[in-house]
Amino acid sequence: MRSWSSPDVPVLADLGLGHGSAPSVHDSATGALQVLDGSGDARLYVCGITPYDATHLGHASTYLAFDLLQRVWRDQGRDVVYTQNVTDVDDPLLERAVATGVDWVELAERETQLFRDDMTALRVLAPRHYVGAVESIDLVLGLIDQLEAAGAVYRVDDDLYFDVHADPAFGAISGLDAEQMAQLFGERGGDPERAGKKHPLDCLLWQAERPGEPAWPSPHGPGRPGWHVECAAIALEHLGTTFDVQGGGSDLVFPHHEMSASEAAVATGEPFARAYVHAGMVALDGEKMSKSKGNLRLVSALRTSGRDPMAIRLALLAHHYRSDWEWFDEQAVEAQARLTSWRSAVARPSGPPAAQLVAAVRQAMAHDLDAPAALAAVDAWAARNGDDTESPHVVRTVVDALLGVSL
Ligand code: 5CA
Ligand code: ZN
Repeated sequence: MRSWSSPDVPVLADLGLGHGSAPSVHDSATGALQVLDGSGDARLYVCGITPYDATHLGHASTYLAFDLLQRVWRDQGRDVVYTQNVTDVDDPLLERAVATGVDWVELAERETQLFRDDMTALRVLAPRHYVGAVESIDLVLGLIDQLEAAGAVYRVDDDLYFDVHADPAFGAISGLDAEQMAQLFGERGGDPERAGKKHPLDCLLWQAERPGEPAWPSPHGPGRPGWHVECAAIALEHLGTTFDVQGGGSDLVFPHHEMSASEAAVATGEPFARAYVHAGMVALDGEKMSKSKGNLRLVSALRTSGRDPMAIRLALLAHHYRSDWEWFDEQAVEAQARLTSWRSAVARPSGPPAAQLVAAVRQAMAHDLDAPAALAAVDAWAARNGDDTESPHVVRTVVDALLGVSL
């Protein structure tokens, strides 16, 4: 499907600033920092929205984390092939469509467009491949064929299941014990109680048509794809095997990323990704912000209330991507004050030399995307005076290139 348009990313090397170093990020599978070295195009997959309600600050915060990663890669001189899906057919979307009397296709299109508009306003870099589940049915069926050939598929009634024991490494990404897995699987869309399954954690690959729900023809009978196989199929098609980073919010570690990675590994015989990177959860009123609970601050609502999108972006950047944190409306006010102070600092005819700041921002961002440390470095520069006539322009460019904030 159509992506959105990316903002231009200035190249710091063009200002004679050379290149930054390779990013290190926290890999959930190993629990350690991993250097994302390599040459050529970096390959990134980030799980996209299920478009049944508008983008909230939790979504925005997660997508912003992976925008930062791309900016570090680009500063290193690498191109990034970025793929993101849209779960444009799934239970929560269909349920919301029925509850509100809206056609499910229209609901998905409307909310996906709002997401594109929000991402554009926040200057979040766009995926090169923006791919819906509905347009990927053939890819999913192809991956199911590969899994069948590997002996990892079985039938319960008319539904197809993935046998998690076909992957000897199953569980390696989340590192959870059996009890924790069973609980999360039940809470996050799985069906551990379903009779006839070989193992409670086995997940749906193909769900047979249910009355009143959309379905597509297949050799297994009419139905629709399971959730995890959707992302596995889209990522493998557009990035290949063993791409650099599989990303998303921490609520996707299990079962979603565990299952997708297992399915892909069993089908291809290769690791799915090199690193599994997860953003923390944003809360509101003491609870994880979520469409299903309705405790939301929408990006679009903040925008229409007159908030400068760059202040929203700065408010999100004030938190390290891996931390869980709670939104309070005052954070937008603080971010606006920071934005105003930065804007007046770069509008000065001269400022303190920028070299130290450039190094500090680069170092902070390359070290597990430490945006709060980068913000502190810019604050410190803005608070001082100096007679370097180049530095305001350099700082404006660095803030744009690495933090995505247009001053
Ligand atoms: N379509 C699937 C992924 S394939 C999905 O999880 N969609 S979603 O709309 O529910 O979430 C989209 C992204 O936002 C996911 O990466 C999810 O982890 C992240 N997310 C959801 N709620 C929050 C939150 N409160 N804080 C931070 N990130 C969140
Ligand atoms: Zn996904």
